[in-house]
Amino acid sequence: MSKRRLTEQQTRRIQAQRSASSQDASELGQPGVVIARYGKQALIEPPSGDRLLCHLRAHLESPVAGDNIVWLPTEEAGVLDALVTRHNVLERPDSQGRLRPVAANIDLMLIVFAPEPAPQASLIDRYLIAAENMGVEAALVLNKADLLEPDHTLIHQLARYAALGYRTLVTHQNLPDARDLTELIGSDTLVLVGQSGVGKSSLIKRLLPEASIRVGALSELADKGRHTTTTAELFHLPGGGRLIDSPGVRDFGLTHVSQETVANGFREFWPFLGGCRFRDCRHQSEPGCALAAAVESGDVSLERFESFQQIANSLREGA
Ligand SMILES: Nc1nc2c(ncn2[C@@H]2O[C@H](COP(=O)(O)OP(=O)(O)OP(=O)(O)O)[C@@H](O)[C@H]2O)c(=O)[nH]1
Ligand SMILES: [Mg+2]
Ligand SMILES: [Zn+2]
Repeated sequence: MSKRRLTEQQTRRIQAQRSASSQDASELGQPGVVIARYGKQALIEPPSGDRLLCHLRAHLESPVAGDNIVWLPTEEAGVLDALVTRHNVLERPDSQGRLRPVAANIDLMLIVFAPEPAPQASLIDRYLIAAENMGVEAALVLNKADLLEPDHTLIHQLARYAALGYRTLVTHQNLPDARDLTELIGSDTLVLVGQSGVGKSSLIKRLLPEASIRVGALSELADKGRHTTTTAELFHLPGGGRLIDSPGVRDFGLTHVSQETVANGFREFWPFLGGCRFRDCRHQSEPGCALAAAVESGDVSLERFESFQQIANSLREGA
């Protein structure tokens, strides 16, 4: 892989932070970006491109792929000293329900889904809620198009998201080149999210054939506890973009968000929010609900409205 430099902006940000806290920032502190996190260590990449494993200082906020950091060389390797303030962070609950960061400083969230394994109900909408509330653009990738029957429901579903203004792509791994992907990506930092087995790592493999990246057979995924990708990892693209592969999910639970956050995640709801008869309308079956009226008039699709209701109800059950 070619050696990479931090963008000037990133370096400036680190320097700005250092001068702001010049008391505790060591003269030796050096900038870097987190490539991947492994337990109590993080693989980081300084501007020289020579990656190294750093230990984490105790009490440091959990660094993740995409984080800009300051590190100090030690005799063996390095120690991760400080985290540069994030623009944003993608979080999701771990198996104990605690919210954990997955990837930071994201410009674009690629939500990947496929005919096989079939998408879980409202998983795409859950990711869109996360993206809208992070202020991050989202694009939808329908992968494994080679397995799609003509007129498959997923094709219609994708068209409905395109009509809402999201960029979309239908693709598969046997195309002669990855031009469709590079056009979608541009030079942003993006994170690939989606169910386990939909082909996120395979998409990266198409873009970076030499990258060492594990792709899993679907049969291996039958055992529910396992994922092929186990930690988020950052990859550089020749054009300057950065891709963060993330471990697939079985469920992207949203137990830590408010009903308002959920509603804000449905962009076509925005003109109607605040228009209900009751200020605390839950948009379930209250009289004078502006969202229900928008469904009646065809401004909001019944499918998305029901998805909203299902997600909002699951929050209350979890509460
Ligand atoms: N038919 C078909 N199979 C694909 C395609 N892309 C990936 N696969 C297969 O799908 C399986 C899972 O691919 P991965 O790339 O490991 O999936 P992932 O989303 O990274 O999975 P996790 O890391 O567990 O989240 C592998 O067997 C791939 O070969 C495609 O376009 N068409
Ligand atoms: Mg993977
Ligand atoms: Zn309402």
